[in-house]
Amino acid sequence: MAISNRLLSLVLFSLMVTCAFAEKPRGVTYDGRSMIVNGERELLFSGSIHYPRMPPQMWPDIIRKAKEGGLNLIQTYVFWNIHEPVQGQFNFEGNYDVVKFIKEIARQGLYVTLRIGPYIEAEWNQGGFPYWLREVPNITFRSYNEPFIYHMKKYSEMVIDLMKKEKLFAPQGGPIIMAQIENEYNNVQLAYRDNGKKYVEWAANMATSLYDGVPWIMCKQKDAPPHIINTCNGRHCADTFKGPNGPNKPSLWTENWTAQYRTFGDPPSQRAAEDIAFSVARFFAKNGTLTNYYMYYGGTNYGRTSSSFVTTRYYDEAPLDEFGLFREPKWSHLRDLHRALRLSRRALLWGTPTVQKVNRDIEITIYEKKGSDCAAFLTNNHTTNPATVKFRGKDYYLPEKSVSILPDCKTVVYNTQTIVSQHNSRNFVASEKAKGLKWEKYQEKVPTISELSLKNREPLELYTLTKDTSDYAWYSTSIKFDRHDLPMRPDILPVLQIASMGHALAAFVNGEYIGFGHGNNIEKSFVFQKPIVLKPGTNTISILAETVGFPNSGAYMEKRFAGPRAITIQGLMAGTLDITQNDWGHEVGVFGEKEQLFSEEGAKKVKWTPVTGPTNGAVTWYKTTFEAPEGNNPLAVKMDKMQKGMMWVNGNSLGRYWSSFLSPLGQPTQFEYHIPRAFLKPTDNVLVVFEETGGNPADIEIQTVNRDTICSIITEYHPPNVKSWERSGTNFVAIVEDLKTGAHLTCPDDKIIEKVEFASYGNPDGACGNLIVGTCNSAKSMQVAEEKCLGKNSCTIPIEREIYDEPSKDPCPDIFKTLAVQMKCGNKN
Ligand SMILES: *[C@@H]1O[C@H](CO)[C@@H](O)[C@H](O)[C@H]1NC(C)=O
Ligand SMILES: *[C@@H]1O[C@H](CO)[C@@H](O)[C@H](O)[C@H]1NC(C)=O
Ligand SMILES: *[C@@H]1O[C@H](CO)[C@@H](O)[C@H](O)[C@H]1NC(C)=O
Ligand SMILES: CC(=O)N[C@H]1CO[C@H](CO)[C@@H](O)[C@@H]1O
Repeated sequence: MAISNRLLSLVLFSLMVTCAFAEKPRGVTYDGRSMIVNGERELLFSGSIHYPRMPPQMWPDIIRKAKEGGLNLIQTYVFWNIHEPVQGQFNFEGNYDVVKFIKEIARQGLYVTLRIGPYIEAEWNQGGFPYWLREVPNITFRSYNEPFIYHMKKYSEMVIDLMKKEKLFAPQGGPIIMAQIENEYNNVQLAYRDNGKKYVEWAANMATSLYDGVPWIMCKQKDAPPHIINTCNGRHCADTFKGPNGPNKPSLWTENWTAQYRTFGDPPSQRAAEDIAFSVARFFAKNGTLTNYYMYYGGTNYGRTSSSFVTTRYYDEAPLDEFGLFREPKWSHLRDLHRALRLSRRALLWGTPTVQKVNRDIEITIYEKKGSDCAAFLTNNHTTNPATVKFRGKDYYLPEKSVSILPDCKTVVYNTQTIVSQHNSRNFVASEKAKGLKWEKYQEKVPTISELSLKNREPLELYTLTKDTSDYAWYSTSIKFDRHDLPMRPDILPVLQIASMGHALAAFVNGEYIGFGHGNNIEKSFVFQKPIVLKPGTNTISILAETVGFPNSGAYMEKRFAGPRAITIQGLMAGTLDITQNDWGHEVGVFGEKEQLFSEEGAKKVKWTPVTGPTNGAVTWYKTTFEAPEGNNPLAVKMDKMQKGMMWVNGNSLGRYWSSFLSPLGQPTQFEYHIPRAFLKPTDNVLVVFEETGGNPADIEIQTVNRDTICSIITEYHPPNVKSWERSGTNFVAIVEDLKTGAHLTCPDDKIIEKVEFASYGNPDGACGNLIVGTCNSAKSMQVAEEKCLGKNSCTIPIEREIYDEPSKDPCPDIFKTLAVQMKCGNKN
């Protein structure tokens, strides 16, 4: 017995991948099957987590949750523009401390893929390139030319040297097992013709010449040089990826989009856990040995870090939501998938695959090592019809569009379409301690041309003007009209027209706000038109021109432009007046930004007036103080009644908000914004808002965020709840909790179930937060759920028919029964 116990713990050890980092050097190589770390083949479950997209206080918790979700690898970019904002001046402080982030990952025992880019896309300002790179004479980004390759090499060398110095590469005892150069270059390569091809080869050789102790990858690079692994990015790499471009390269998936990032104006986006699980299971069934979730935790684009029009919240639909809370069932369903694949590890990594096509939709893949391990994937690719498939003498039920995983070629431990884990939904609750905010305001003065020192005949190009030091620049001109120039009828107004190359603008005539215009992520340019009131004598036209992040993709990124371009006044007595070349004054930034009104010191520089009653001014600053909200839940600020601007708490930027840009569904794309607890003090926290166009701060609300609404939705058909596995010879024996246990529910933290909000045994429908009773419902549903769960931290609700209705009284005996419950968790008092 002692021997088999030891065997069991060995198996468990290797299954759990508790790779304790004793800082021992690890060689990293690969072959056609997988990555080989320290001589061992590895299945790698990876997630993208970006250090600058959260305060460092959040790193340990997010990495821990990724590890609990079954990940053994974290992938991050290195963000050039935050590390070298000014040429030769480096910043690795706070949430930019990439070394500390990597060491935290190592401390928790996970590996790292370092994507140094330096071009990273990532919905990040200018794809990670610092602004100054644009001003290097004669530079063409991402192509073979001296200025670019000089700077790319210099930066890459700096990053690699830093990692080497800190001993972060696996052969040095660190966690980095892979590095990436460039990023999705195939998307733009053709635009650079011969210099594109030359650049790929140069980049590959440059990378390996800097460090060749770990494998280098290039994603979306089907012609990657022989010493570089090309990898797949996308939603369905099992179907779309033609495989690596060499027999000795493993099949790796570096970006598996867990949803779709949002730009302002977009409707919500979802990607179901079942769909992600299906794609990943298929990829592993087809020789894949590494998958990476892009993103596993998206976080927040604080400050001005996002690329054009990208929302401040990033990949909130990932397994960990923007607030770091488990998005269920996505997080658990993927954790269960990783467990099922890991149980199949030996067969997958050392067995030989055979594929049996049963019919057009059904496929059986077996990985078998003669005489020892065997694992199987049963795939039903039909989108609507379930099927029953015969495999080695047994019948297996396969729901529509699903893969079942059998780590011993006998027992289904996982089906991608069948969610057994708990669901939850998110609640935003007004904070008690931080309510009744009292606001003060300060209105910016709209400048006239005489107050703006930088003069030019026509409006200057906006990117070159701001050099990305601010989203804003003022443009102003003045025009004299005689009474006879203006329309005689008072009901006919002249029209101001501004053709802009992007991204947005607010226009003012004689100091009065007249309107706002903007483009969108796809079409950045737009034409602003608005009737205006002009007076005889001198009139001032002022424009607050805005960028909303620099573009991050496409070829020739250094040749993009923005700002007002052609300006006319139409409907004058003499027709249209072109004022483009009327002499313009310019100034970068707004006054409050330069004086840092959002900081403690800066706020003292102006006189704030209390807001009493409704207010609605353009270019207006608002300030309030609040106490740290009760409890430990994450926090948000609700901005739905404001329009567009920026927010700060205690001087820390919360990013851009934009509630006035409605999606086709008539809703702002984002109206709650994350306030990290790390930004707060117990009392006297200062919230400052800069509103560009109007809006009433009275409706701004500080909220606590929870996922205390938990649900379970399971059907009679579901794989068993496997507690653990024992190995008996060549077989696995499942230790199941109880084949008929039913729905398991657990409250987050130490909370208890205080209310059963919904329970139906029959054919209920809907999603967690919005469940509805179907045509079949047992009258005892609520009673059973309450008896089992009220007052408990976790509970199990049985799904056996007998518990609900005597067979003779079952109102709908012929359907597959579903049990759906929704509970509310709360603190025990
Ligand atoms: C840039 O290119 C132009 C034209 O090829 C050349 O005349 C000029 O010297 C170059 N400038 C620098 C700084 O290399
Ligand atoms: C998987 O690998 C096996 C053995 O190397 C090969 O025969 C097979 O074609 C591969 N399958 C796919 C889908 O690439
Ligand atoms: C599975 O079905 C999808 C359409 O739903 C199709 O695009 C794909 O090629 C199919 N895959 C296989 C292996 O038949
Ligand atoms: C569809 C999608 O989400 N694509 C994104 C995948 O991830 C990269 C980040 O490197 C983005 O740039 C893509 O837009």
